[in-house]
Amino acid sequence: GNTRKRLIDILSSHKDTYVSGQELSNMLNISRSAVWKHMNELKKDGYQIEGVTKKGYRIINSPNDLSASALQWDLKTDWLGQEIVYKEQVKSTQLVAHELAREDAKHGTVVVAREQTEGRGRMRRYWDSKDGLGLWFSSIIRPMYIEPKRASQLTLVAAVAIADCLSKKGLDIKIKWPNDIFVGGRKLAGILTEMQAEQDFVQYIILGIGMNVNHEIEDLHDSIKEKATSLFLETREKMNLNHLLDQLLEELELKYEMFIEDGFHLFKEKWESYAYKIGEWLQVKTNNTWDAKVIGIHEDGALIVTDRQDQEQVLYSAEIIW
Ligand code: BTX
Repeated sequence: GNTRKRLIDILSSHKDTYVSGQELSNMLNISRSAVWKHMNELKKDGYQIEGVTKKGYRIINSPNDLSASALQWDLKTDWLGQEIVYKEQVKSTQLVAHELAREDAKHGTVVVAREQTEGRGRMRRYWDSKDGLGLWFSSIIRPMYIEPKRASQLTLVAAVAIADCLSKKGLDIKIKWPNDIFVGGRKLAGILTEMQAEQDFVQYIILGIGMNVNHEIEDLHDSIKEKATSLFLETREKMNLNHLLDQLLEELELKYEMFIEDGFHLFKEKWESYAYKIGEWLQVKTNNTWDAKVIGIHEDGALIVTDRQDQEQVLYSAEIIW
């Protein structure tokens, strides 16, 4: 609950010093034995805590395993993920997030699960979400005022945030239209945006992101072994899921605020700079099959291409042979 959250805040801001049980008891307004109980709970979560007589407590290491308390440890956001709902196993974090949003969950609430048994992609496609290997999370976004039309831009904004975050790790990230995150020609992450809206008013948006992190090849579902990848497969390094999610949430919050304040134009260019196969000729299937060169993205998320006659075409849902 709230006390635990404050305890973690206090300890994480005193990383290099000891905080005594008495000080903690005063700051949190709980008994010393209650402090001690909380400390034991943190140990169960995987925190390494050093307790020194007459000095107090100090946390040496935050856990590798995904947990709400470990996610909070280093999270430097103002609102995104400040409420974390952590689950071991769910059908889909989207479903949980929708439920919470209907029950008035706060803007920025994030639902994270170790495992999804019915993870989903767009158009009810399947999303492989193995236990403890990736990040499967849904953020509840309540825009103060944005039209449903602009809400769909949020998916593109999120793709740019993810791309920026991972590029900082030296990965060569591409965004494959509309919103697949690609590395080395394989899918690393996907985004699913769902919204609850009236005619001209968005009640809430559920921004779902799935990212393969510590998967070895054999951990990927057979149906995607040939076309998917994970951060481990790309970098040969196992990552701490808590740290990675913190970094993603920080980037997403920053980009969301830029989008709300300055609009979409900055993101259009950024998106295009990451666009998979931009400037290349591909084939598109509509009634017939024709050649198209990827030029960029339209404000509303459509893909802009030119055909062999040099005519610009705007694609909304055409089948592209990548
Ligand atoms: P999408 O429809 O673009 O992608 C789904 C397709 O991607 C599948 O048909 C399959 O071919 C392939 N695929 C399935 N699982 C994986 C995987 N783990 N890695 C790479 N490729 C895969 C993309 O949909 C949106 C995915 C959003 C997932 C998040 S996880 C948290 C939240 N909860 C939930 O149920 N969905 C979202």
